[in-house]
Amino acid sequence: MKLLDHVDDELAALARDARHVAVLSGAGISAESGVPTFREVQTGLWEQFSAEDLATPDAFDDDPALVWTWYRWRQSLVQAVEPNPGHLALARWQKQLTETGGGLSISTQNVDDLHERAGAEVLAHLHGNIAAHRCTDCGASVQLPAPGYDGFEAPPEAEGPPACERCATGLIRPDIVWFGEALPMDAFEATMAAIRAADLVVVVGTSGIVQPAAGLPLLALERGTPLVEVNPQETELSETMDFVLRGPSGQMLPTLLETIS
Ligand code: BJW
Repeated sequence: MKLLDHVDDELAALARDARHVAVLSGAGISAESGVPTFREVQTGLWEQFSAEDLATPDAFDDDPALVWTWYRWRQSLVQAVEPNPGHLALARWQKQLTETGGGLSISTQNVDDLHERAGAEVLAHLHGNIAAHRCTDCGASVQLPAPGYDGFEAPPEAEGPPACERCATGLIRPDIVWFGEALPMDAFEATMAAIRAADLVVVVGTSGIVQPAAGLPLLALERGTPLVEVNPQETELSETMDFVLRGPSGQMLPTLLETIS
């Protein structure tokens, strides 16, 4: 593993020569937009809860209003922020490769839409989409008006999720993947195919703790495809990487793009 604090000639050459790039992103890529990462201590009213304890079916069963309000607050936060230079650099790289007959796929564990708002096409949202909703019982998709953003330190008062108007027995929940739930098979399979077809795999802003997403980069090892990590901290995946760019993606990804454009 080559640990770097800047893009060196070897990494620049690797990125320049790559025609098919698979990017796997996690919460860290949205951190510089102002979306807290999953394993950071929460702020404001949510300080007393850990994100990991709220993102479970049991938490929703036990206290639907608490979990529902947390997600509506996070949804409003995501809507209020903008893509950062890391998202924009990936969108630019994707455009450049597509225009020259190659491609760059983005598979994200994030439930936000900041890659899309930066102009990128996303192959897979492995953990769903915070703006989509469905019934806990009948599974019907439900469109809801976006919540208003009430300020980072002042999430709205806890209020319960609406009942499903179709089956009248279920509650409406965010269409995301909680612990113990299966990932969408199409998204997972599309990501596996993209990694197997790639000549470079870039892993950005994930701690590499949550399975099965954290195992995906290991598919690159089957074919000896180079792996690059972009993260300011060491992660569970760092040792597996060929290159580690140790720094924030909002700085490292634009620099990488500049060196290859
Ligand atoms: C920056 C930065 C900057 C900061 N620039 N970087 C072994 C095998 C399979 C499963 C398991 C297993 N062991 C345990 C499990 C179960 C479990 C699991 O993995 N638990 C772990 C805690 C151990 N997995 C599951 O339950 C999964 N389902 C499953 O396995 O189903 C089996 C099944 C099959 C068939 C039928 C039924 C069941 C589901 C996992 C779902 C995860 N869901 C969440 C919530 C989504 C909705 C929401 O957002 O609320 O997804 S949890 C949370 O973690 C969220 C994230 O997407 C996910 C990953 O987090 P991520 O992105 O890595 O964020 P962080 O915060 O951990 O890290 C941020 C990183 O950014 C850090 O490294 C920073 O340094 C870095 N950073 N600033 C770049 N500027």
